[in-house]
Amino acid sequence: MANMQWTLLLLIWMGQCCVIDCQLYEFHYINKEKTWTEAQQYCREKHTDLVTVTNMKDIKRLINISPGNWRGAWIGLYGQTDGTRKWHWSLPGVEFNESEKNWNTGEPNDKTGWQNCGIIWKNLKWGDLSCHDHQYFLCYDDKYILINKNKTWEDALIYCRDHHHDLVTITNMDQQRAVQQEAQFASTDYVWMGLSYACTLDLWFWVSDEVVRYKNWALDGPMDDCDMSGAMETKGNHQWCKKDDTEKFNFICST
Ligand SMILES: *[C@@H]1O[C@H](CO)[C@@H](O)[C@H](O)[C@H]1NC(C)=O
Ligand SMILES: *[C@@H]1O[C@H](CO)[C@@H](O)[C@H](O)[C@H]1NC(C)=O
Ligand SMILES: [Ca+2]
Repeated sequence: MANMQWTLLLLIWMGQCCVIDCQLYEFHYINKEKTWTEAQQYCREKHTDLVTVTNMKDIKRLINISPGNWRGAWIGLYGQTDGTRKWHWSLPGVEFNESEKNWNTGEPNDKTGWQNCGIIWKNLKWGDLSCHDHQYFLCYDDKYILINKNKTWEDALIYCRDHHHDLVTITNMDQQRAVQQEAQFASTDYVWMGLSYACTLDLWFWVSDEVVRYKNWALDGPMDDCDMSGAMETKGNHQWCKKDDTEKFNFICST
């Protein structure tokens, strides 16, 4: 039992909450004691990465279903101390956002010398610890996958439905961010999303039937036109653009 790994799939309670929130990530609470770097390596091998904790809602849920032996766990937060201290997320391409920080009272404090690695405590607040400490840790699995093939919008939709789940739907900023993570590795300037325009109804819709509530359109796009679908920029601000759906781009499937 000592080495047993408690794998907590958030999907367990999928039936209890709305699909929008649930499909974002799968968390895994790993109760093996590792240094921060070892934990990062483990997560990257077996999952996607150490968790990025910008979504406290998800973490609160994790704690609600934890087996009771929950304690502090490494998250993907690390500091660099050449000159001034600056915090980063382990996941490449995710900027640390100062307005989302969630330090415990008095942290970060470098209490025992340099404390350059981030932990999340039972109260859901962050602390800094020496990266050489051995702690449990939190990994997560991505729910989105970039397909490096150039396809028209419709062929992309068919591909996703055949091989995965669907062309991706984005209904909030956290999902937008997670999809950006994938989009940046595309070989085309845009990636198709599951967003399309119903000409006769003059309506943009997600192929998953979600309502287009959260929006991230580029400002100077073309007028709505028949045969248009929605694509995300793979560089810059990752805004959404209206594209002729016969154009061929990489695309992102939900899994
Ligand atoms: C930082 O987070 C705040 C609050 O969630 C958000 O409004 C803002 O756009 C974020 N900034 C960046 C650069 O992502
Ligand atoms: C897809 O298109 C891009 C841009 O035109 C090109 O660089 C890339 O090699 C193409 N990928 C494939 C798999 O054909
Ligand atoms: Ca500390």
